[in-house]
Amino acid sequence: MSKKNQTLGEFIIENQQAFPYSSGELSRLINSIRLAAKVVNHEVNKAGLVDITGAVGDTNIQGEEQQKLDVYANQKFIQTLTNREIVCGIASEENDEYITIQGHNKDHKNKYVVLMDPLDGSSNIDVNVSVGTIFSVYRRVTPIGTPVTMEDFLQPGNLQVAAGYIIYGTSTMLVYTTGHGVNGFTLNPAIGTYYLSHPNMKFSEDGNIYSVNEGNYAQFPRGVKDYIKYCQAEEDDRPYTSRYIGSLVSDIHRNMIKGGIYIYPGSSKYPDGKLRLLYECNPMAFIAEQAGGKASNGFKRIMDIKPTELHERVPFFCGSKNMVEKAEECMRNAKEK
Ligand code: P6P
Repeated sequence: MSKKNQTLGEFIIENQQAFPYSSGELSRLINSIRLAAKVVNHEVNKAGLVDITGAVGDTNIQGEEQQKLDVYANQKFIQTLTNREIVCGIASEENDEYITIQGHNKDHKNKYVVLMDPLDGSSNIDVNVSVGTIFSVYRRVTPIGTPVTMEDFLQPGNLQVAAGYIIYGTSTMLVYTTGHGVNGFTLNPAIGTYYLSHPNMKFSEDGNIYSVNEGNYAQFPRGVKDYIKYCQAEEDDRPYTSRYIGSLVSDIHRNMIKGGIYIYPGSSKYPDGKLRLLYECNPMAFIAEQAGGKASNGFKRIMDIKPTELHERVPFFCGSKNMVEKAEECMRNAKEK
């Protein structure tokens, strides 16, 4: 039972029994993410003051210029997870290949893998718009004691044991699930403690916010165009409100609190959509479903997709259940025409 204003540490201890197979590693994993998030938050909050917002000049596997904060956040999460003897491997949007972690005794005895986008939406940093960290956790599927392999990372989202995000916004929040609902913790930066501020977060079944980059409208599939026109129609319950920040974590966080749908469909620039299945769509889908929402690629449940590549992209429809189902209906009807 969650009590408002409980600290994250108290919450984890109180809910430890929820992970019968974990001898505390999963709790320690969440704790290490909590610590890394505090360190990254400190840098994000002063990004405008120091010269770490400029692009490093390198580009990551997505061909996107790496902002210095991207690199910093990536290093902090990797370092924190590595030092705590919890994970046997890490995959990151910022790294072309996954990272093998042998453990202090070099015996590959750790049983979890983490996939993450260490600083999603980083192109918003120098315009002072909220950004976020997204993470996804699995048990390894290859034998403990052997080096982690790609098979451990290419698991369908329905096998996640935990997922969450940190939003570095007007306040810093850690929102996560371990399959027992979604809880949001707000950081009190004065004392560095997270407090349970949003217990048992839920997506309302209906909503009236749609979030999509309408600048790409001409490139959208017919079904997405039809759904956008549905949202804009002059009816009793519409038009809906269009809200799009260009930061996945911020758009989904708002829509979870207020009700809404986020869509990043395929387009001529991104035929399979822009968002990555493993460390953006799957964790956000786990959160959405645990909050009573839905997440699909327009036709199929996101968490049932069998991944084939570490950085593969998928079209993404995520949010209030009835809104996602209406968008899926538009996609099906358009396909049948
Ligand atoms: P566009 C940020 O780069 C991101 O991955 C998501 O956070 C965001 O929702 C989306 O891309 C924005 O993409 O093409 O609309 O600028």
